[in-house]
Amino acid sequence: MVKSALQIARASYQPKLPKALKSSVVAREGEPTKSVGDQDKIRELFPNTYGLPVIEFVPGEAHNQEPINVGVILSGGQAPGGHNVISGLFDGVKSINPNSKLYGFILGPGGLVDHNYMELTSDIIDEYRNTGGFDIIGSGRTKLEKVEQFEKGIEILRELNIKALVIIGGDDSNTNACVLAEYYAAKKYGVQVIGCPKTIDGDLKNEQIETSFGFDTACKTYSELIGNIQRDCNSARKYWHFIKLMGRSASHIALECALQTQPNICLVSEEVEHKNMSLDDVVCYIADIVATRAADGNNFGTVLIPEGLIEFIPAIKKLIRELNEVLTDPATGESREFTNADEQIAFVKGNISSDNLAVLESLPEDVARQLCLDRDPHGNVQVSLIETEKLLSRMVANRLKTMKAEGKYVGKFSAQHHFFGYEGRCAAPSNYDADYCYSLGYNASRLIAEGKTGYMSIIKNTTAPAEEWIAGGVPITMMMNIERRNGADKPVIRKALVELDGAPFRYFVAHREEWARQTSYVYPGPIQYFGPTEVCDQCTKTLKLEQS
Ligand code: FBP
Repeated sequence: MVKSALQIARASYQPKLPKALKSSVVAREGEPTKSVGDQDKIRELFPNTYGLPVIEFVPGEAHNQEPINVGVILSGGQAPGGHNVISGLFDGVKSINPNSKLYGFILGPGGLVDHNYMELTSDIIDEYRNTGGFDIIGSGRTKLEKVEQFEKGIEILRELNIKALVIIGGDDSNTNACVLAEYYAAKKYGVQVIGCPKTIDGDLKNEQIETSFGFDTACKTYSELIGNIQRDCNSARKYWHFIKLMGRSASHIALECALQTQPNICLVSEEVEHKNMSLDDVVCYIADIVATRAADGNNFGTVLIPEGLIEFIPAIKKLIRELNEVLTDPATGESREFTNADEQIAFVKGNISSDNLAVLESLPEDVARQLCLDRDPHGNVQVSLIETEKLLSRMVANRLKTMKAEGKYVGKFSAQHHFFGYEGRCAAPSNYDADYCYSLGYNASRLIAEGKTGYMSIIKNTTAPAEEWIAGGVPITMMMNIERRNGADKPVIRKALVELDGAPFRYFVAHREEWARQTSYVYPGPIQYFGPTEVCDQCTKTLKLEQS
């Protein structure tokens, strides 16, 4: 296989580990924990994994040094650093005992159910150290949530003598990891389940988890591209660039990119919801800024749009909630089957309330169709398929025509559209993600050695140098509450949305008027892997502001 010069040089990068993980460790246990909400219900659903203590690893004589076979699964969307979680886990289990083995299940959770696996040997692992992507074993979005799947899983785990399974995924996948941990514990199957916090979306974070891996690299990649566009924009001075950024639900990616690049406009879905804005309100907000800049002679600019925006517009959110209910078959809890799209849309229109029907019919046809049709396996609307950037620029152009007729706008409006998502999900991990991920994987091996199950691997204090990072584990039940999903109440990990009273958003609000009126662009340039630490080893601005 031909490799790029960077790939060759990067292969020999030795990710940094927290000091605590460099020697033999023991678990220091804190107080029993509670779930973030619905405590009685969660305790009842997870009798074996509820209330466990938070763990911190400290130097000490390790308990288990026996060889152990471990399985690993990559679940959901790709995020930079997944290969380093696996290489950290591999090095960790081998350091416990060189006869330990690591098996990878192919193409996500489906690999466990279908008994599709491979042993990950050092030759294979070495090919993937510090690289982006999930291609070492592939990923998938199969939901692990049914007893039959758990039972199929235990067959292969027994056959391979696997005693612990590490599931690398986002909030939904870690929720399912917890359900699996509980099931195997209740059945006394002797298989531990450990989760690792992955998602570029940055919405799997809380008091215990500082950030999900991949967020850092993905945001830096998008910010490089936005910076390049802004330089072009400020050179040609003739286009407004509408840039949609991935992040299915929360706006963390858009906000972080705004902090890095200082665009003229950045929409934050959580604020749109909080202010009860309609689609028209959002359009007027953008059009007013376009007009103000035009009055200063600046017929150009940049608008960052979070992928999930549509879902946060209150009227549309209400509509989606009802769509999710009517599209679920109450008898099975599964999505209803239709022979074609037209049949599905007709069923929707005949079964939703008149309020929601009015909202649906007020939307451009392509958006309305998308909302009624595809769901991902977790029942989420596939917002990445809705072209919000084009929808908004079309509506802004119309609004500007009206404003022109009213004498409120003098200028030219010409738009370009971009959607950045897949461009960043498999980027070579930044030093931050390379180190963080390797530490998460290595740390998972220590949770396994301590016999823990139903825990997520956590690394904290990551704004400090890696030496000072704190390693440990958090019971997954601690992050759970009950939410309505697919027409049913389910225990799930609470998603972290952008907090409007949090430091990153407050910083943005304090600067956005200046960034809108003036041209204050910042050009971050590409991720640097070698060079001065202030260039190479910085975490996200979001994390810095949150921790400061
Ligand atoms: P995860 O939550 O699984 O990490 O995936 C995140 C994400 O990248 C979202 O930002 C995006 O909406 C979605 O995946 C796209 O999914 P797909 O890869 O299936 O197109």
